[in-house]
Amino acid sequence: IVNRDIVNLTNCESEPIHIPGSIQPHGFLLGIQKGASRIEFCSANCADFIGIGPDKILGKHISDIFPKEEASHFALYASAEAIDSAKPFVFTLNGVSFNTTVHGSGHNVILELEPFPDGTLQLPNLYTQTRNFVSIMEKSSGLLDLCQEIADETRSITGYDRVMIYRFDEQYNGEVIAESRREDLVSFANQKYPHTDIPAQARELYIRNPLRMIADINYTPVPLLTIDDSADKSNQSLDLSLSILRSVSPMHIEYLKNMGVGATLTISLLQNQKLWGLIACHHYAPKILPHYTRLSALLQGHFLTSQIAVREVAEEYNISEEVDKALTEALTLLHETENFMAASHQSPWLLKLANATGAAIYHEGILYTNGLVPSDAALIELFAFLSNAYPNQTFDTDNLADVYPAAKDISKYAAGVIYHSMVSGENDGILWLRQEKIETINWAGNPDKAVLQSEDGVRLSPRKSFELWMEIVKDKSSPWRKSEINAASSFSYALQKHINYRLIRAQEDQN
Ligand code: BLA
Repeated sequence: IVNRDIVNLTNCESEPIHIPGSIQPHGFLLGIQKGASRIEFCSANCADFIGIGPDKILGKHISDIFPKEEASHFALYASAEAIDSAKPFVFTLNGVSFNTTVHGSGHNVILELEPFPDGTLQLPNLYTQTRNFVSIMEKSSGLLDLCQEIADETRSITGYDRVMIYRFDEQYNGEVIAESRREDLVSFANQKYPHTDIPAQARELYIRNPLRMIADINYTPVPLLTIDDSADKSNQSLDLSLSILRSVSPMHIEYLKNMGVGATLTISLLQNQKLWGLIACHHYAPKILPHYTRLSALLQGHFLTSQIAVREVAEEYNISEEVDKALTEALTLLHETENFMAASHQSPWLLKLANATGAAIYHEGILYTNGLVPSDAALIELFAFLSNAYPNQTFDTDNLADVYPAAKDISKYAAGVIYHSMVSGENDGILWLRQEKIETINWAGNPDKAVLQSEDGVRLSPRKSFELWMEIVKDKSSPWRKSEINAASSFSYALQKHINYRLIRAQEDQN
């Protein structure tokens, strides 16, 4: 029996965290060959729990080691075609009870046995929990409100010192959008963390396995042992993706040490098979959460997940209703007024249909403006640029300066634009503008220094400082919503039709 070293790594994304070859020491693990009930893998700490060492376990049949009833239980699991990983059982040996979770991994069935931290099995009151959630759901007005309630509830169920709801952006940077914490702790609320803090393969794993626990970040990993420790059968060949005892990446342990955390529990929040966020719990001392309390915490995650889309859609729906109303008003005015250009450009509905702060129409050399707009000269120049860059097209951005550097001088009025070209005169078009929205991002440490690099560029370790690092984002507007972009399209289309119609009439008059 050979112990293997813990994985040594030089790069975050390539660390194979699902096959660490070791577990955390608050329980022990057995890997049984599917169908044959021969024990192929065990963790080196078996004797600590059941007084029988690996040399007497590996290669044996479970009935050689465990009392008849337990052995037949295990055998049943080992032979099951589909293993229900959510169906644990309690197993008692020499008066000590173990919670046993079972799942399949390749050719093996993995049994993970954990003694109950307080000695006995305590089932949570799921009825009370569910009833609480229903009342939370009814009284919370928006998604953020709901997240706050879930953070409070999860902390009261689990007893962690800090519970955060952490939401990812498109780049997988994350922000703490709700927090429940012990009163004496400093708040992490609204802090942002770079995507490098949770590498891609870890996020992939957290989609498949929605809950993980680090019981004590100062633990010594317990190696997995195998019968036959050859190249194709090593302790690292056992895939621990779905395991609860899986030993955690040493990189991440270092990160948590740098943060001063003692134990964690993390629950994935998914939307459309993607990671939307996490419920991240910190404790400042070691903490083992028993299986059934973990399930309670997981239930809070499911509760929240079930509401994310509903709340997001509801918030979006309210906005799109207002946008629709404004579009209808703007179109009515367009249809009912002879001098539709003059009427449109002064109409408050023109702005409201896209929630714009300004708008401008350039038609046959005349500029019509509405709301907050830059100088006529700057606008005419912008129309010329856009009709050149996007002829017969539409274009929208929340960062005009990105494609048009001169926008930096007018970002007070035009940091974001929706543009539609019009086929009447040269450079004709319509524009909706949005003011700059200066945003302060409170990074927990400089994101550019999230990883300490060595001189030859190799990634060495996670950053040591989480000191607030403020980034000021300029020249950007709040992003345009789909409903706003669509309403602008509808209006532009109608306006173009009016212009065409007038042209045709003018030609008829001439003939
Ligand atoms: C994993 N990083 C994680 C996890 C979290 C974070 C939540 C999931 C594991 C867990 O349950 O703790 C990050 N934790 C945070 C953040 C907060 C928090 C942002 O509480 C904010 C409050 N990490 C780095 C660097 C590397 C790295 C530089 O910062 C690599 C060089 C690696 N993080 C890393 C790895 C994992 C991880 C490999 C996976 C750990 C595992 O599951 O084995």
